[in-house]
Amino acid sequence: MSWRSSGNFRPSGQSSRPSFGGGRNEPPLIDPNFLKIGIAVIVCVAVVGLFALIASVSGSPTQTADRPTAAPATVEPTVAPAPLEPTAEPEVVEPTAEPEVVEPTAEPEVVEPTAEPEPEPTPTEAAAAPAGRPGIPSEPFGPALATGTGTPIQIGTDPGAQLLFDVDRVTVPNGPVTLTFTNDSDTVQHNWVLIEGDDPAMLARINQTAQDQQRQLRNTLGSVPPSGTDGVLVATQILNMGESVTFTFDPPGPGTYTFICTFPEHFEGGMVGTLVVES
Ligand SMILES: [Cu+2]
Repeated sequence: MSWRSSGNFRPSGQSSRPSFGGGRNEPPLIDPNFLKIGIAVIVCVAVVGLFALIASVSGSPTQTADRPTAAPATVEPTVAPAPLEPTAEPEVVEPTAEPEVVEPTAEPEVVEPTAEPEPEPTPTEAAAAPAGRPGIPSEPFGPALATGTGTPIQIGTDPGAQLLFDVDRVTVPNGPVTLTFTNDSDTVQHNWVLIEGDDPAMLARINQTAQDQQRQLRNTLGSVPPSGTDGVLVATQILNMGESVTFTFDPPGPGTYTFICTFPEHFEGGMVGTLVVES
């Protein structure tokens, strides 16, 4: 009869089953060629994208490399001026050393010894023990210092900055002498040191001893020959401008004596005088 009875075909009910292959005579739902083309397109797009990515990555460093080359050139000049300024500043720091030279700090200390001698008018006690800091006397001292009163004499200094006593030579009778020594200068400090004889070598040695003392004490008020210095008969403390000190001493006997100022560089500057004790 018809092809339906041949048995080569399944009933129509079975053809409703889902099947991608379809029947032998049915066309596939998706064309295999279409799938191949789609996959090829995707692969191509991926490959192109990959190349594009590689190109962008390899290209950016090249541009970056060019930029940094120019960048340092701009940075260097900017940094260069900066180090120059700090280099100049340290040189200006040198003035810091000047404040150290400002020794006026020692001057205020001079005021203290000035006040001490006033409440202690007794020359005897002052002679026994030079008060104040060690090595810095506040009263006359020395083996020739004596009590009581003797022949009164007065010795002053140049009223200005000249390194001179106001007398070069003083003559006294044999016996105790009461000396009033005044620093008449309005600018420099002075003292008065009586030395046995007039040997230039001894004068220089005693003056040097005072300078050594001053350096050791780091104080110009210590610029006096230490107590017990050979050849020194009597010495006063360093007097400030306008200060005066009165004391009595007893020279060993008739002869020639020399008095000097032992403040730094004053003896060398000519601050020397002669005391003659008559027989
Ligand atoms: Cu002097």
